[in-house]
Amino acid sequence: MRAPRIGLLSTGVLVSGCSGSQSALNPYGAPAIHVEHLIVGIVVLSGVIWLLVMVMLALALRRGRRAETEGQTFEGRLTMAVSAAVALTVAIIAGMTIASFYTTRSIGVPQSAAVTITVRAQQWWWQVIYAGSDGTPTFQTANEIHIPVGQDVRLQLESADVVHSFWVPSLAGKQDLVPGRSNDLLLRAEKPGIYRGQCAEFCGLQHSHMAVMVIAEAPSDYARWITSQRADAMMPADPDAASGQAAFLAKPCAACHTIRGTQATGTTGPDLTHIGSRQTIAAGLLETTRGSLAAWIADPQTLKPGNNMPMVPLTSIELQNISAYMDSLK
Ligand code: HEC
Ligand SMILES: [Cu+2]
Repeated sequence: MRAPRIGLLSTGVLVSGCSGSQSALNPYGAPAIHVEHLIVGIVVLSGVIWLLVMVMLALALRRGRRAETEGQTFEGRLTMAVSAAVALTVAIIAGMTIASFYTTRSIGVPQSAAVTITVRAQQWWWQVIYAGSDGTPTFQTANEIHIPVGQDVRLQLESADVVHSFWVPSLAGKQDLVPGRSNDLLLRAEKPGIYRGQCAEFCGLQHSHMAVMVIAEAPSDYARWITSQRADAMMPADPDAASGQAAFLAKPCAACHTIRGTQATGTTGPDLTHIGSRQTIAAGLLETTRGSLAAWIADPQTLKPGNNMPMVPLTSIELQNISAYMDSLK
């Protein structure tokens, strides 16, 4: 098994379908492996049953025609055959029910989960909140969930607006995010890699642009990532980026976005403290580069129509500087 990678933008498309990092038939984590066994088991069993039924049907048709010409009847054997088929059907359905019961149990969230992460769905992005050991939130990110490989991760799923559904098929089952309640999901990756997922419940205009990346890394890399994300935003060293910071704080940007370590404390949009370190922006829409940041900030409504970030009028110098600043927030 090779660890999956996303073929982001270099090929123009994200890997999806029946192979690659976004497929329930290509599992890389214990919960997803249990689900795959259930899928394959039920499909194979149903296939065998279908074949048997077709064979029996063909036999019955042939015999029936012969019986008609020879005046035979099969009353006794028919009753027996039907009773046997009914008994077999009941046994098979009971078997499948028990198998799905055990699968559901095995993908339940264990008490001992090493890491708990809160994921709050919004139209149309994922707010990801990491808490310290005492449960108080320490930092936030968006659309990108880092997890340590080989460990049970408990996701606490919430919604800020409508019903969404969290689905990273290669790693876990599917779970709804419902306003006003919190659902749990066990997430686990056995191999380092980037696993793509997306909202799986129609949630409005930009539902299809609501992707999420799970980045599974060795525990030491994960710990390094946590340390870097906990830190406040770096003060810009570059003069363009410094002007960009000033412009960002003077514009409506700061009313919607938080950048820890500055006066920007808005909560409507994603936390941008380390935006430059994320793989994508706008929930998987674009790879994060200085150019894509500029394109997004210049006209978010053309790139992702209907999303909740308005176009903020900027001069071209302001746009350049703000993009440089965003890109510098590693
Ligand atoms: C009215 C609130 C609002 C204002 C004002 C606003 N934004 Fe946003 N911003 C959002 C929302 C909401 C999103 C998420 C959009 C989505 O992905 O659907 C977002 C996304 C972003 C992202 C991508 C973040 C990510 O992790 O995907 C960047 C970068 C960004 N905004 C920068 C800015 C800048 C720079 C300004 C000022 C010029 C600004 N925003 C003004 C609400 C706002
Ligand atoms: Cu959705």
